[in-house]
Amino acid sequence: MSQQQRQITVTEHLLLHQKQSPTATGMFTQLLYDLILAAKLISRNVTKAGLLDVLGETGEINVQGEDVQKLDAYANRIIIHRMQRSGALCAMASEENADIIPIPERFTHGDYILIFDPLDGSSNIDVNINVGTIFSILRRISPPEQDVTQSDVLQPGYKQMGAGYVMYGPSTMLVYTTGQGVHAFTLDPSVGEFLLSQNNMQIPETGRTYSVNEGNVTFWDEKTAKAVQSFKGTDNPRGKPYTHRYVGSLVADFHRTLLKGGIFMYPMDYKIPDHPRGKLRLLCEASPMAMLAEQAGGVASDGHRRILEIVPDTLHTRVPLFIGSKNDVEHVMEILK
Ligand code: AHM
Ligand code: MG
Repeated sequence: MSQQQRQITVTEHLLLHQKQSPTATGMFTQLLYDLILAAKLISRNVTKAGLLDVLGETGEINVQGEDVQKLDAYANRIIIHRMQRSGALCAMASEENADIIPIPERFTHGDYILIFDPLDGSSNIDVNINVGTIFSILRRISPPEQDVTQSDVLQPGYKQMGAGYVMYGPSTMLVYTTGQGVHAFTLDPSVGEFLLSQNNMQIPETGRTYSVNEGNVTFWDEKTAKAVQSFKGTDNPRGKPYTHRYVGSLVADFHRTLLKGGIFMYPMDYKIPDHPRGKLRLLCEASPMAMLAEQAGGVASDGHRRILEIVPDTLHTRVPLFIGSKNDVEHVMEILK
């Protein structure tokens, strides 16, 4: 990429894409702009986490039954506070909140719904490993004069208007799609702007890395164990053993997969006997990553179905996830058949 291309800010990039879409009103661009501002505020605190009194748990339990980390709660508050005021939204849904988050009457309402995981990978916060904010944007289906209902939010992923994540790592990166390719930006802290670092990203067709929490092997069924095992031998798309990498932060594991190829898996398991289930949330984790993967030429599946076609039953529906290089994901689907 030329030096000139590198100096494109995310705002310029969004405006360029907005011009290419004849139906664009600017509202969507405004929404992303506000979200980026929220992400910058979160980034500022994540990078100072060790210095501020923001590490550790709040003592509360979230809707998933997990301990709420202080930074999770902070990121959730920042996003809700900022995005209520964007004028583009009619509702939000967060991994941390049990129900739909309405936009108070006093703010301007728009047609869009923002679904987000404010700080994914929170178990990694205390040990200074990458975490991230994941987002998905839908357009309401009910008439604007009515209250937003669950069915406005429970839409399959192929209806997303946009999706992406911000990763707080050695550098803060934004990766997003609005259905016109996947683009990555790096936050230059000296000027406070996200600058284009990769345009139109493509996942290699076959990778060399598999990523999964193998500590769960005793909770997997036989086919899942066989699929994971295949990446250690030669009976796989590469024809030789893959390297294993697992951070335990979806954003970091997905980001590596997007750049280098390979497969990330969070399969169904039997940790709760007689209740097999995946861990990752369809609406705020699997669907946005699936849109990015497909836009980059990759595949995202629950092992049998395209993630983007699954209709969620509830706001917090969980699914198994196999995502990454086309050949690697299809190889697993073949074994799970
Ligand atoms: P979280 O939203 O509570 O942080 O949980 C989601 C995270 C993902 O980032 C990651 O892929 C997965 O949980 C790791 O789970 P595990 O620790 O079971 O391997
Ligand atoms: Mg999460």
